[in-house]
Amino acid sequence: MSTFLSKEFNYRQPLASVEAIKNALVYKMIFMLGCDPREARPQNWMSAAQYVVRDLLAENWLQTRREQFDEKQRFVYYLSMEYLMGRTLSNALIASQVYDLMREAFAGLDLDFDQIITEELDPGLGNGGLGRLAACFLDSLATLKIPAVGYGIRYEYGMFRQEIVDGQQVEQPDTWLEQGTPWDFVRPSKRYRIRFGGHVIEEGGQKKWREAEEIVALGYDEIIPGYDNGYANTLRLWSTHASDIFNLASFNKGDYFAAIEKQNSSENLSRVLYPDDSTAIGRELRLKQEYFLCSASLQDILVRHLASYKTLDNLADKVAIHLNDTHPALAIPELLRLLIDEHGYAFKDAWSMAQAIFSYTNHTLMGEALETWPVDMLGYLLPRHLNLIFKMNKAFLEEVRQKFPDDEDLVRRVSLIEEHNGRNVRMAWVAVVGSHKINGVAKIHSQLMVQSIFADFARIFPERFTNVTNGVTPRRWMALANRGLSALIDEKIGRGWRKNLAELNALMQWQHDEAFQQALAEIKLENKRELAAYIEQSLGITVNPEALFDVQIKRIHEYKRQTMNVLHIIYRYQQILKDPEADWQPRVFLIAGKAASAYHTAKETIHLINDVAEVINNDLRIRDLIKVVFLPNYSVSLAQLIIPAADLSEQISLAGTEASGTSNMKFALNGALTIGTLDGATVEMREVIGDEHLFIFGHTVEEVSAIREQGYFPLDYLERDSELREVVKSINKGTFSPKEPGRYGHLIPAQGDYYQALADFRSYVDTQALVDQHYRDQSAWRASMVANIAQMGYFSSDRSIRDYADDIWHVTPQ
Ligand code: 26V
Repeated sequence: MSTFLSKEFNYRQPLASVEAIKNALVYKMIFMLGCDPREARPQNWMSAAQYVVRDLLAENWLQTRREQFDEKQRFVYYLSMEYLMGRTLSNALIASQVYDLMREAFAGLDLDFDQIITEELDPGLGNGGLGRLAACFLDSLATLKIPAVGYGIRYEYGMFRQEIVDGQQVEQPDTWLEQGTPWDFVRPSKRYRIRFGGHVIEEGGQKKWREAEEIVALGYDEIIPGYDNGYANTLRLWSTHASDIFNLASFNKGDYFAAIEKQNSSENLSRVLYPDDSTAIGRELRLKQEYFLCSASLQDILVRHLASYKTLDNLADKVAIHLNDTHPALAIPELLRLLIDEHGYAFKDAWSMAQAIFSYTNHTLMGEALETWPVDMLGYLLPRHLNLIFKMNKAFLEEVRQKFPDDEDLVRRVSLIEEHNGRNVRMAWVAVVGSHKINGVAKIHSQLMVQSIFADFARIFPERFTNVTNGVTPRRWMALANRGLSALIDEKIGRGWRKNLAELNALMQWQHDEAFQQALAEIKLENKRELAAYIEQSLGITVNPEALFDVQIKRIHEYKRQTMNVLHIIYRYQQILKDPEADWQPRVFLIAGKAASAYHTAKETIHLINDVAEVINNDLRIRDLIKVVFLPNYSVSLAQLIIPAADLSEQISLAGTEASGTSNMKFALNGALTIGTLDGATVEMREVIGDEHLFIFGHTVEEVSAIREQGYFPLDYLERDSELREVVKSINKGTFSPKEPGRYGHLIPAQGDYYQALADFRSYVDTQALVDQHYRDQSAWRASMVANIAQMGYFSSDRSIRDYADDIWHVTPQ
């Protein structure tokens, strides 16, 4: 077999040439995959490339870890139930600067690298924005050389794969591990016991937890490379394993079958991601998953710390633990338990250490998504933790009574235990009380947070609340996703923007330069052609790349108002039919996103979008002036294809409901203009981009609440606006569902139109007309594209991470 390899090949030679990479690929093909290169399929080549680039990262990774420990650096531990990492191969290639060489090497083997790369699967270990943010943050932490470990769960089944059957969402399991993944290193020595149930006893004045059930968490490590800096952090994902490895005695007793049976039930824990980011249902399995993450990670953190310092006394000096939403908030009582029960600290000392160590990010103000757990459930699953939560509550409420005497109503409101609908533990309260800093994810969200859900806590602990506006990594969302635009930018201002996105600002000097505008437009058109080809090939729908691409991609949720988008599409359809000869701007409406499997209204919305697409796309009178495409199975990799091809970015949530949004930033960075409400980070984008380069419409937060206070009557808006009436009527009478005319009878206005789509409709469609007008003046539009791209520097996740490092974690980027 070695005849495939050139004579001088040495498997440890640096991969500094195309020839060296070709050899390395063939070497991996033979010796790692056991495949004959002459018979290899694209999938095999992709695997070979994975192993080649993994070798490039592994030594840096080990080296980084050695330095972090030797120099006794302060660590950031990021706890998140979700990570949406996207494909790894291409990112690893650009991080280690061999992307182009690899591409050439494949060309030399007569293979199309762009095709090969799509063979890699995209692990969906998250629901949406929160999980993708965690992935961008890991990228920035490594790029800024901040010692960090991300902790999460290695779900066997990630987010479901979405299929569309007869216009409706069907969920299919995502069996991502079946293909095998070369990226994770199993760590048999990173194994911790996770206990559940039983009861707490007192022995010699000490509390002891006598559990009823025990399982084992086993760690799998992934390399998180920094960009072009020889640095790499770790993502450690926990998987459940049978506990009997610690309990061989039960095997010896001969109860083999019972032991194996137990293994089956314990392995359920990391089986599947909860595919729902809209409601916090108090399910036992979810609680167990959350505790599993917290306990394994906290035990690991203490083991690592003790290995360096032999004491926990300086834990708060050396460790910052960040909670990505409340999902890992049980880490707070878990730390208390470990410090008190296993290391002999007094409650008072452990409690102040915890408050110095933890910080927490809130990602939503939506009441339904705020987690609470029934006291009874916590009591029988985690009796010692419930006990400690009561102690935290007592200490905290004493402090409140001292600061605010005679305000028992305040005490009732801020108590960690909610006393109606039974007794529940409010996890957001636990997270606030146990953290020294709490942040929202965009200015407007952080302001609303301290005026609404945390208003009482902002009075009690004003110094704890802060804002860190979200950001996105320019490595994935520009360098990888938009190679054409990256090359143009490199040519103009050099390559430094990848690490310092603010450098993009220099592009402003070409805002009105015709040649630059032209180059930009050609790149956009090429990206649109690629997306059009994907749509043609996967859905058989032909779209015109010259049309305006109008895009809304995100989870399907009432507050995000996908239905308002549909109302505008139908409105446009009806207007074209009324005046077919007018000078209409052709548009392609692209929508993608998953609906939580139990979220009925969201699923109906998907059905409606597909029904509307079916009717409009097949109406010959429309002459392709409108195409509507619902792209199934939205994911990180699909986002990388869609975003660079967008002309218009739809950010149309009701003001005050979208905490930040992060695709809004990705779109603008890739030269799409935004149509949006004053919500989330769009507000800050407008401040830097300038009002004339994006399209703001709709009611403000203040107007929304005024309307609510006066009593919102959606029917009034229907009565006042005959065109809106016509749109809603067509849906309700079955124009788009002729076989079942009553299908959408109740969808619009849904249950009183809580998210005020009808109230914002007129302003939305009027603003859409301004979009068409602006697009018609291509040189003005292109100048706006430049204004968007050039001014996105602030929205790099590197900036977000610097803010966290300074204000919250107190670590210094190197
Ligand atoms: C919520 C829940 C509720 C309990 C059950 C499981 C579960 C899983 C995930 C979530 C996440 C909801 C919060 C979320 O994803 N927020 C989004 O965070 C983005 C990053 O900060 C932000 O850009 C989006 O505006 C915000 O909706």
